[in-house]
Amino acid sequence: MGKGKTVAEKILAEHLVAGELKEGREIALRIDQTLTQDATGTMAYLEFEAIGVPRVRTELSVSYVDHNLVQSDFKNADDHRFLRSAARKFGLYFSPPGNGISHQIHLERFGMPGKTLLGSDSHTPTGGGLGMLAIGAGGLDVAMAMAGKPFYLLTPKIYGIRLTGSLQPWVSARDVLLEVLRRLSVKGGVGYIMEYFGPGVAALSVTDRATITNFGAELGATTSVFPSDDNTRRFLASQGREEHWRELTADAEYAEVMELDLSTLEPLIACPTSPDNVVSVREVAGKPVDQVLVGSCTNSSLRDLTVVARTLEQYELSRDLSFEINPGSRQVLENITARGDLLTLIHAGARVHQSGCLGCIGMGQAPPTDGISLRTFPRNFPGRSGTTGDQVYLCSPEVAVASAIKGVITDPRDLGDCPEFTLPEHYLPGEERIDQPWPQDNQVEIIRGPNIAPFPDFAPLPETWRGRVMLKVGDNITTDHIMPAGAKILPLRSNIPAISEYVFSQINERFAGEMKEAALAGTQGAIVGGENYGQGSSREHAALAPRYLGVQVKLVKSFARIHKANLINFGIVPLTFNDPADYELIEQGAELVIPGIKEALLGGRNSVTVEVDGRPLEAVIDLSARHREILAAGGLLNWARGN
Ligand code: MIC
Ligand code: SF4
Repeated sequence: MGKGKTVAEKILAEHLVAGELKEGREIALRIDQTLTQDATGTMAYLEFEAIGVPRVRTELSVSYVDHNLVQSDFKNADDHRFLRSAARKFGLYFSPPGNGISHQIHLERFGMPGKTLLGSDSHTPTGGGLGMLAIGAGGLDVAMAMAGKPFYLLTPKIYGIRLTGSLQPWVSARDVLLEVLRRLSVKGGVGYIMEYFGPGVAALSVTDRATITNFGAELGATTSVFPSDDNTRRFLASQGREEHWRELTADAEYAEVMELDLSTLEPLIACPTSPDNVVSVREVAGKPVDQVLVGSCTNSSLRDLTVVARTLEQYELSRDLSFEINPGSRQVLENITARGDLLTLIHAGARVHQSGCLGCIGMGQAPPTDGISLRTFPRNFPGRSGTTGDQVYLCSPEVAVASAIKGVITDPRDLGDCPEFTLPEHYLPGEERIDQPWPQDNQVEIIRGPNIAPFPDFAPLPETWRGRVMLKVGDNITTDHIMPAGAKILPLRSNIPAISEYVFSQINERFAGEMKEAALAGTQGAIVGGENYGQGSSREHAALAPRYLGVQVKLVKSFARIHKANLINFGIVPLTFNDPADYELIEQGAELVIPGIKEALLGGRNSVTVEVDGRPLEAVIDLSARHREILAAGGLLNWARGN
């Protein structure tokens, strides 16, 4: 690499508080902004409270409510009230239910080029579309950042994606990342920041870029980032915030580069059940569709809903499917209303919902048995939609609307001319319902309902660990497998004892019961897994709830970044096989002993012997000195209390 710096390197260097920017070394970064959403936020504010700092110490912190808006009983409504009161007490902006998806609103109202943003949601990299370094993390890491502590991570490698050419009609930003996923897979970005550059960047608007950086979470990347240029300035000006603009471009070479000519892209689609299962739309065209959903933090901006509405001005929707719109934000909804496009959508027969995550996290909108559902969402992991054996395809708004018109999966180029439109120079801001931070007032009480359980306590790591392999799983296990979401389970996010009943329930319904029986017999649990273990969501419940049940060791071929960090935060020791072939030698039910595990961690050793039914195998310890201390203490909160 030359003397200059890439965009990511510039932001990293400006925010470095400890460590050295050398690939793989641990660094500490100053965090300027944080965001939380309700499903991870209740726990994050309980943790913030446990840290004991009276007010947030960031430049700006926002608490959004977007995931669970159903309020089917008191639990969800209590969570919303808790979040509002916590925001008032701790000095945060608060975005109540109905305002829209955290990432979309943050892009519109708060994001700033060159700033760092830490969010308790894996799609926080949406902010990379504005030239921010926006990273997803577990709630506890975000709570620490709100308390003014730095965020620790291993210095990522930078992967340059050189864009040339420009997108053809009916091809859009979604197809760019589908192509990158096709080439690199869901684990191709682990350990990297994906940085976009080259002449093709200028042809992409900020919301196009945000679609790409958002969906880039599915590569397993730490984050993705675009430069901040004239388009960025124009976008901020359209939001009435031009003063937040600064120019930020790369002046260095990239060590690794992918060439991507936008002009050669065609409409693509991810088939069930992984975002990297990508083919061209032509290859699956003609399959009958039961449901088409346009929405989610990936594809529900004003541009996306406008292209759908303008297409529907000319065609009729098929009567054999449900066509639904989940607007990204109140701002998007206000602007499509003012521009007349909402009427077109309603008149065409679309079911227009309130702004939020909705069916993307299985809160309603489940598809029918064996029915094909086309979604402009980022994830199609099995069962996430709420229907077992679901057939969820991921695609652009263009492919979605064309298919909704024809009733079968359709390449939109078959419709003929693509509608042309411009976006407003000044958006209606749609921010009247975002509450400003309250001034400090010690009288403000945090309001807790009966479903908000206190944060559990965990014991420190023993000198020698003994336990049993309670589950053995394969590659690419997602946090949706470990700790499912959806209408039944999401309302329990503030109650660890209750939610822990559902750990791994998709794989083994009896898992929680078996863990409890083992605990009564004094046995701890270990999980054995394959590559990219824990990909997907940032939900720390996928570490916290298993730990609550007594899981304290995970031995896998490789980990996804956020999940590994969450495991450490809650005192679960993440080990990897020294020889991946050893994976085959461990059976579910095997007895494990790890003699001297605590000493191995604290002594800085890079491996440890694991005895599997008495036979030794080597496991790798790939952890920083700080991680080792946290694990020995039994988790980050224990460690922070002792420091
Ligand atoms: C997701 O898309 O999986 C979620 C739901 O937004 C999660 C957060 C959560 O589980 O609360 C994420 O992406 O981090
Ligand atoms: Fe919400 Fe879906 Fe985005 Fe997650 S991926 S933040 S559930 S819209």
